[in-house]
Amino acid sequence: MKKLNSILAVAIFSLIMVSCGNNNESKRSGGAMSSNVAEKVYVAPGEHDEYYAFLSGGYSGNLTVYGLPSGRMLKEIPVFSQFPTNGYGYSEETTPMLETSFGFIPWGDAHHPDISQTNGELDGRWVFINENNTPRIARISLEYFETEEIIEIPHSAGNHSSSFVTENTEYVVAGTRFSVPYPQEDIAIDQMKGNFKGPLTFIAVDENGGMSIDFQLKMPGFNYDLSHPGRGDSHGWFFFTTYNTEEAHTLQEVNASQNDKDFIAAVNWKKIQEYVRNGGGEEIDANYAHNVFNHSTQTATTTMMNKVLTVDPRDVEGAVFFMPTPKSPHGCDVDPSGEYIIGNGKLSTDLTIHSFSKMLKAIENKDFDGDAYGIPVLNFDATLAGVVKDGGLGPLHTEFDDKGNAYTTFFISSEVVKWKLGTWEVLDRQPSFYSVGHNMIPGGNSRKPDGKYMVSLNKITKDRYLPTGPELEHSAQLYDISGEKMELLLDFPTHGEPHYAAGIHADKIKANSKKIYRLDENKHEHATLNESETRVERNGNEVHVYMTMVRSHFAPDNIEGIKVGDKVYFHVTNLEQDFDVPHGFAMIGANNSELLIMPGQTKTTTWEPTKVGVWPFYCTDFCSALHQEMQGYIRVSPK
Ligand code: CUK
Ligand code: CUA
Repeated sequence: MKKLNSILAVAIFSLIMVSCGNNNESKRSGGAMSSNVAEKVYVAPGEHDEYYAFLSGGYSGNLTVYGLPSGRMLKEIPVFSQFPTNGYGYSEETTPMLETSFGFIPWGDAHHPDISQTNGELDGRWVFINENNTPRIARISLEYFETEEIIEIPHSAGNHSSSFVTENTEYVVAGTRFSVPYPQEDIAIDQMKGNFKGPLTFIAVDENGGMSIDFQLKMPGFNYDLSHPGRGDSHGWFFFTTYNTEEAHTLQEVNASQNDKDFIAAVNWKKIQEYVRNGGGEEIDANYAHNVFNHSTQTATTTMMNKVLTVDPRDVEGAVFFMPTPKSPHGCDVDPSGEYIIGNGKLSTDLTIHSFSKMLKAIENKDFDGDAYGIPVLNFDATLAGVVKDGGLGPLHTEFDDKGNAYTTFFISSEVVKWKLGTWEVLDRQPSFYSVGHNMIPGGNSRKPDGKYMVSLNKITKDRYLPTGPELEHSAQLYDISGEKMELLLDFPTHGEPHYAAGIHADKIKANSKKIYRLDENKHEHATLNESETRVERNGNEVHVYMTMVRSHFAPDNIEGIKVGDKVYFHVTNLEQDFDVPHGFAMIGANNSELLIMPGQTKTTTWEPTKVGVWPFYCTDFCSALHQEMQGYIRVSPK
């Protein structure tokens, strides 16, 4: 406890030092910059970046796409939050994407994107990303750069250790940062210890990307923070950090730091898969939404699910073990070979590296140090591969290059430290501005990292950019890591909080990228594929307007016969088939958003007129020299 207090004291002191900011110019730039730094990040007008970087949007609920090395933001992809820019989460077609067992949720907290893999290499098909608050996982298509699927995680709370994928994208996982009654029930909070659980969920991914919950592991009620799959020899295992093994339900900042060591949970998912294939596990009630967007009908559907298969880890011999890991570990990272599992004790100065092969031996030899709720705890020394000493203060996350080096972020001492796998010696350190959380190296989560650039995703911005009032965007920094020393190249602001990011060489995505929705493939239920088929249909007080748009008019553009109290559905089809000619549609006084409709696409919005009159609508996207003429009127008569 004494040691912990002193670490905390140092930590707090350092944080204050960082927080004071500093106006010293040379310090702010991160030391001397070499003369060709500008060249290294310069992407000439009209040229393309070499890498895509997908940054989590944190509390924006979305995913942002950046080009590297320029740091230019290319797109924001709406995932868990409504997005008025294009009508996601407002249009009739997309609102089902935000349905949950709690009802329609217009917001989410996105943390960790991860790119799909084949044979341990990034394949550029999909990005998965977790939602922490109302536990969900989304899958985003890298053909369309659109969210295709969202699955809710039942019996879970704080889905933080997610959404990392196995090396053939067999599974994407979800964890539980807040232990909860399993299943939920009305129980006194101080009865937490021993009664709450921390379910880990394994979601199977099929060859088309379709997600389905395969099983849920009913783990002890610790906080499951981060995870990483094994790769190479350790493929078939998944590793999760835990903290609060004290199971404190109050004042966790003190009470969850009593134990000198928490655990990394090692889960042999292949064993559990076999167990459930042979009829193991118990089906229990579960209530969760599964939302799928179909590109052909251009419409999302929600299916409410009601069962989940739950597995007690004690029932599967040799499937789950705990590896003691010091000082409330946060990040849990596996090196490209799959041999080393790195636990970053966030209240520590050291990193603990476990060896996968030693772990297997320890299991074989039953080299146990007791158990936790019936799960064997391996002897600390039996799995220990090495320690990186005095790396810095407050280690959080580690990424890897292709030369056997690791790069660990230190939140409290605000730096990235490069060290050697196997010798554990520190090779270099560079400050980050300020207080880095995750870092990202393209492919750093795979067997084949691309060791050219590293991005640090910083928690605090302070003085890095022109002042923008009290609320600032977060900051990211790009480092050249191709040489012996890391070199800071660029700062760029991010949108929302970029907890984590995934990067990939642009060639792996570019060729498959879709340019338009083809009109002859449009199977939308309310599509109007020809201007001659446009019409207005009434059904009681529901009115359906089948509308088309093409440069530069709507059809129909004068609509009469609408009454106060009607509910008007505008089903609008963009007849264009030229790349990048969207049109928008917005109705005066509508209480939802505009629609941004891409060529070949159909979208629907509703309007419930409350006032008599003649009301205009118009195209919201500047589409031609006659864009201003692209408008229409609706006459609304008394009820
Ligand atoms: S993180 Cu989610 S609290 Cu270290 Cu992965 Cu930022
Ligand atoms: Cu169509 Cu502006």
